[in-house]
Amino acid sequence: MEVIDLRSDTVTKPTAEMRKAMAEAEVGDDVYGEDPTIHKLETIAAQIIGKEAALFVPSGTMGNQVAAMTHLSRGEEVILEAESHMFYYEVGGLALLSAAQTRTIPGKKGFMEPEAIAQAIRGEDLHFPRTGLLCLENTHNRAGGTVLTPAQIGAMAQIAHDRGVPVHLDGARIFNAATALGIDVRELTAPVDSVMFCLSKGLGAPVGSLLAGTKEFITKARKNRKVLGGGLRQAGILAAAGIIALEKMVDRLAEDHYRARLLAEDLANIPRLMIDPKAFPTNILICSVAKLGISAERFSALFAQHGILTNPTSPTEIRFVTHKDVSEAQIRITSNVINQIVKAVNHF
Ligand code: TLP
Repeated sequence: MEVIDLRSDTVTKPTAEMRKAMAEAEVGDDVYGEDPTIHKLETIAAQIIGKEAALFVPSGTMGNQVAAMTHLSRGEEVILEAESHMFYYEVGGLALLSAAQTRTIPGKKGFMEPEAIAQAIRGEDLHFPRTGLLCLENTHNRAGGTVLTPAQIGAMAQIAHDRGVPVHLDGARIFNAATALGIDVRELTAPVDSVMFCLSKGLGAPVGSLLAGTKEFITKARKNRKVLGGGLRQAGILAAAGIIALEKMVDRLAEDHYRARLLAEDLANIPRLMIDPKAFPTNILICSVAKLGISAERFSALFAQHGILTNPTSPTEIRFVTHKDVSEAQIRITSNVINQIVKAVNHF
């Protein structure tokens, strides 16, 4: 059976060009700083993202957690959007690894009102933890791949910076945001102190993310990566694919957005499914099945039987993620199958 995997863009497989580059990569021991391909990736990445230096990390989660460890001292408070990946999906890492307390602010499509951020930042009272970090997310995963503009990021960062609080950006899909806005990614990263972005999502590399910031920040982060067991040896094999991801795969992200839009429009035409195609500017869709009378989990299990894989994100919502390994024809198959299943559900 043909499988159409819309669970995540993390499922993308490396291209033939990536596999060839991996096989031929020059390597060395990166803990000794001797892997030339890692050096090349980190140099290119820093330049593209507009920061002084970058550090290769095995995963986005490690990149975010290393960033937090590097910015924070024990017992400080971190301000995050209430549905952010760092708060929701990183296994309590902020508490476990940084001994940090989290303070969440509900956002709209990932945007937190600057006034709410200002109120959440703590003053010098004896009883208060010091606010040590503000975290932003762009695109915002749980909001459905929504995009923060440079003005929005600038406004949030400004409030924090005015009060001496550094800002980290979880930019796992930052190139999707830049593509949707039609701007240079550096406009989105300029207002923040550190940024993490992933090579192994829409960009198709098999493994890896980068954490970028000042040289001084990255030197400290390198040590924190080592604490977590993230000091890698002949990692140039992975970096070789990452270089291709950055140089060749960014420009095609617009195709994923286009296909997401097609799917959203098809789903919007299916009775009792609820989705507003205009609400999802990138490659992630959230569709409500609240009116179907069955749970998101049960509904998605019905089309999984036809090889269409998705992730429910709440009892009434299903997430669809488009990526380079899902064709336009497969998008049409998906909406046809779902249409048939909705009709069948109506007869239950
Ligand atoms: N997100 C994954 C799951 O963990 C939910 C997905 O399938 O979307 N930041 C953001 C905004 C992310 O969406 C993810 C991955 C990460 C960080 C973590 O990256 P990895 O999976 O490389 O640790």
